Amino acid sequence: MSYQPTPDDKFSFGLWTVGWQGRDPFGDATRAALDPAESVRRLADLGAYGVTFHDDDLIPFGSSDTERESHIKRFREALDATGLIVPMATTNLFTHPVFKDGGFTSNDRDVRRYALRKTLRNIDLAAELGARTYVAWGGREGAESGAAKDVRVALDRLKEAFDLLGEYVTEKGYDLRFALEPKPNEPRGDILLPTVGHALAFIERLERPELYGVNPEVGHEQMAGLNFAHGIAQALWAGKLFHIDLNGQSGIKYDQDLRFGAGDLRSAFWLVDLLETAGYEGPRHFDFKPPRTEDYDGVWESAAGCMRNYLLLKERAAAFRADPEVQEALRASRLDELARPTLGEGETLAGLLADRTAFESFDAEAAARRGMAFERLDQLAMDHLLGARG
Ligand SMILES: [Mn+2]
Repeated sequence: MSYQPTPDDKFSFGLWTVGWQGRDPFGDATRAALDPAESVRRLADLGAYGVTFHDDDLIPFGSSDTERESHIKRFREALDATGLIVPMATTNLFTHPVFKDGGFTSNDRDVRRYALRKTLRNIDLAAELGARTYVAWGGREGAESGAAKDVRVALDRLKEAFDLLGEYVTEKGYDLRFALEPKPNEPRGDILLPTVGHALAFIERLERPELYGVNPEVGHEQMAGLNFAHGIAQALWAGKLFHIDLNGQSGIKYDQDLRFGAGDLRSAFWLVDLLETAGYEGPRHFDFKPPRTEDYDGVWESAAGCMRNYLLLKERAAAFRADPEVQEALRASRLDELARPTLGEGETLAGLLADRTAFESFDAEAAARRGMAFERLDQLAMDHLLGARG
């Protein structure tokens, strides 16, 4: 197998990823600004199929209408020249100090109205550029202290904002769905919709729930100590995995945004196994930050590494699934039995209650003695992941 990505792999990158200049809370930029048109060309050369952006990545905050048009024109020309597409776009409602208490849930009403207008304007551009997904990460929607945010009222305002955005794309006839991106904390002390589960529950309270799904990020769930593949599985189960942010994270600490495959490699293996076997057809989007130790050669190495690691893991996961010993081990662990409904075909609750073998004569002690054989199954996965088998 070749590990050279092609557009069929649907790899995409945010302009803010390779374009991150390395500014962090303790240090200044270590890299010069990168021209978005140059990012488009380099990503296309590396084998990506798509590029994504926040409004401010492409059009610096405060640009005049004329400047805005010329930034968009240069970007379009680079897209046309390379064949790269824009599968997704998003809004920056976190960098400018006006958003220090949030965008859609700022206590200041005029800031909320401004945040909505900023978003609506970029939704027009997203639709114009052919994006099908609009991501919403509410990094500043949160608080550092208790009384500062009435969370139930803030959720009313968040619902109001998303309902208005849904109304807008419906009225405009845009073929665009929203993907909400959860994160537990950073930059706020605590952020609203902290996990995939919170976001899924919120979506069901919206006026047009079908328009909204999630955009989970590897590191964001892992910062909360959660199993990312499990969260993705539940999003898939709910039909809500509209987009995904792939990167790497080593445990519960600040948001590391390592290249995909770095950090928790075993979790990355199970994630790729899940995406590739569950029929996920959306972009494989990398939202990472090349470490600030790197110059631009290192940035492109890091971007290429994200895609290479995905393809390596895809190959390893496919070999795992195809291995007859693994299939035998899956049966020994009774995964086929899990797939059988607990009540038989046509059986009712009355049938279960009448079945003495289900309770009265059920030998719980004997059933408790049965081993699940999960260790053998997991070691086979380790062998495949480490290249010790097929
Ligand atoms: Mn992140």
